[in-house]
Amino acid sequence: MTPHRLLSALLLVAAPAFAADDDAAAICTEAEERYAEMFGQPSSAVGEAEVVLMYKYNFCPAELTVQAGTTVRWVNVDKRTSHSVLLKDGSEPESDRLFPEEFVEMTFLTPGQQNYLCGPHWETQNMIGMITVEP
Ligand SMILES: [Cu+2]
Repeated sequence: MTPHRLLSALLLVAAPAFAADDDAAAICTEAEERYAEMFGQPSSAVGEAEVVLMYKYNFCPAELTVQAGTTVRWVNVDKRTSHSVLLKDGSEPESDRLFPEEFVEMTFLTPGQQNYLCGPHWETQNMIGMITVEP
């Protein structure tokens, strides 16, 4: 097992436990409130994409299941911190650093699991997420 593969395996194990954490749930509730303040509507009102919020070193939700062909929009609702989105399979280049109120979108065509991370914070803050694409 190469070091990179080992790291991937470790992240796969860590992600579900982190998502179930009560702190993460509280952070995600706050993130949604931030979104509503910023954009004047709930994130669920976005019809053309599934929204993942980036807040306090968490992706909200950390795990998301979508149908193939779905566009996912990552929105930074932090106050000062910038984040990025990097798919671990390398099929897309890392996004630009997203500053508060900025977003990036990616469309998922291929069924399977896509682990991703925030370039600046995955290692120190465990800022990682997963998209499951269903056929
Ligand atoms: Cu980050």
